[in-house]
Amino acid sequence: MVEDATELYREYGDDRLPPGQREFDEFPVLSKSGTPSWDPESWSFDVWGAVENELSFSYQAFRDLPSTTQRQDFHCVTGWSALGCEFTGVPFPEITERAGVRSDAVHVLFHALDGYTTDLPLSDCQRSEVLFAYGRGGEDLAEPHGGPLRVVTPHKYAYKGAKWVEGVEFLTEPEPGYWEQRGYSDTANPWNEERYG
Ligand SMILES: Nc1nc2c(c(=O)[nH]1)N[C@H]1C(S)=C(S)[C@@H](COP(=O)(O)O)O[C@H]1N2
Ligand SMILES: [Mo]
Repeated sequence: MVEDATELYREYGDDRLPPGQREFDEFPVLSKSGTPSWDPESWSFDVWGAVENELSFSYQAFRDLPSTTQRQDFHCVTGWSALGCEFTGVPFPEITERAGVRSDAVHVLFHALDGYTTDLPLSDCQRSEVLFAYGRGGEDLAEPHGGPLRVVTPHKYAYKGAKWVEGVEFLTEPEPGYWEQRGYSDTANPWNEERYG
């Protein structure tokens, strides 16, 4: 079953397309550098920092976690939006439930295979539409789009969703990631046009 998460915009604004965005029919690839390689044998997804239980999942163990398929919109800060993308993956709260996030955890830093990082307040991550996605349109997520595993954040500009994610670090204070260090917004709400910090 495909859940519909495209109504999420109603929490933030009147229009599904955020201000200053253009709808694209195709789904472009946007990466700071190339597509990193990965090895299914040694790949792991790790959870550490301000948690009760540090976790490490093999590729298969991650694929065995409870998952969902959702239709979601995707908004790049450079002005394009891809509407109604169908992603399959593990909701963020599934991970925090298993890790037992400590009460002093306030932010989350996502780490990726290409050295990319991005930071969000924990409260912005604890919702069922924030997915660790391994599928799109019923197929394994293509590597240029972040396969084997990426984050999607339909309520934020898409730079908050790390492609090739390999770990999540729970922080007791904010730590700016790759684009946040380069002047982009910490909060990145598309309906408020929070593009720059
Ligand atoms: N690891 C990693 N994640 C990343 C990026 C990146 O360069 N590296 N680019 C971000 C930006 S700016 C956008 S718009 C989306 C693009 O995702 P796409 O290439 O699947 O369209 O990924 C985000 N996540
Ligand atoms: Mo972007």
